[in-house]
Amino acid sequence: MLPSLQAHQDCLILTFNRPEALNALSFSILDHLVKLLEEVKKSSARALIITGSGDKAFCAGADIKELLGRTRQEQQAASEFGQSVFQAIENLSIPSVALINGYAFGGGLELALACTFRLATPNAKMGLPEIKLGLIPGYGGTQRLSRTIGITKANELILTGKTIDAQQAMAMGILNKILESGNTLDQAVAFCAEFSSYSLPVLSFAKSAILRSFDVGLHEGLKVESNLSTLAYSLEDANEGMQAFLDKRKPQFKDC
Ligand code: CO8
Repeated sequence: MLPSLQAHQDCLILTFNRPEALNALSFSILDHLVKLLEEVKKSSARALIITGSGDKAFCAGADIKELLGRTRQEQQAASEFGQSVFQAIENLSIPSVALINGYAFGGGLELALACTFRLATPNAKMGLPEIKLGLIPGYGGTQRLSRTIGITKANELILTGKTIDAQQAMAMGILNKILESGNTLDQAVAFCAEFSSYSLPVLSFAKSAILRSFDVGLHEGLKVESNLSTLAYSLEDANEGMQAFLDKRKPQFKDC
């Protein structure tokens, strides 16, 4: 079954619904993700949580059955398409959270790396095992893993294809948090509550400025920051936030 989208409090929950194949990412699932992301953009949600159905897997990666016997052109197009879908997740104006509830391998971990935050259940296991299939990651893993945890550990994970558990992933800086067992969706929603009452446009400026730091040198990055922090300053919400501090009250942000 294709992934689904459901509202839960202030959040939207995108769930992969293919537990019999450990939520492996078929091309039709990637196509459907594009439509769901359009719905996310139109919604008033303050965060997107992505997770997998069942208790075994977040997502076991690209559907290996679909990968065999394709032309170079088909493979290149598929890689670029998958990258564009994950980039659309990364570039959402609202923060995204990967709730890694079990296996996250290959494209599954690449998807999680495109999210703003990564939470994992204690039984989560993850890695980029493409090298064992005679492949390398093709949905952004080589670029985002090294940016996330540094080249030393990225080389180790990608060149050995080894599996790591939640504790190791936390120590490497892949994860923001390891959740307690049980009620993991509620815990993910509670995690989102740590930022979701802030001004949405200001959250998106912060997210954009941080992302741009990967693309540009320090000089240009500082200019990006200066422009976006001035844009934030020009919103009513900045006025409200600073005034509320001086009035010793809780700010009432209006996303404008
Ligand atoms: N694709 C298709 N089917 C899968 C996948 C997958 N990635 N992973 C698991 N499945 C299926 C199995 O075939 C099995 O189906 P069936 O019951 O019909 O035989 C079912 O899910 C259950 O899997 P297992 O019996 O293997 O479950 P285990 O608990 O024993 O093992 C593992 C779980 C360790 C996760 C194991 O299934 C595994 O190693 N899966 C493959 C993980 C992997 O290598 N992922 C990387 C894929 S390649 C990739 O993501 C590249 C992305 C970039 C592509 C760019 C070009 C398009």
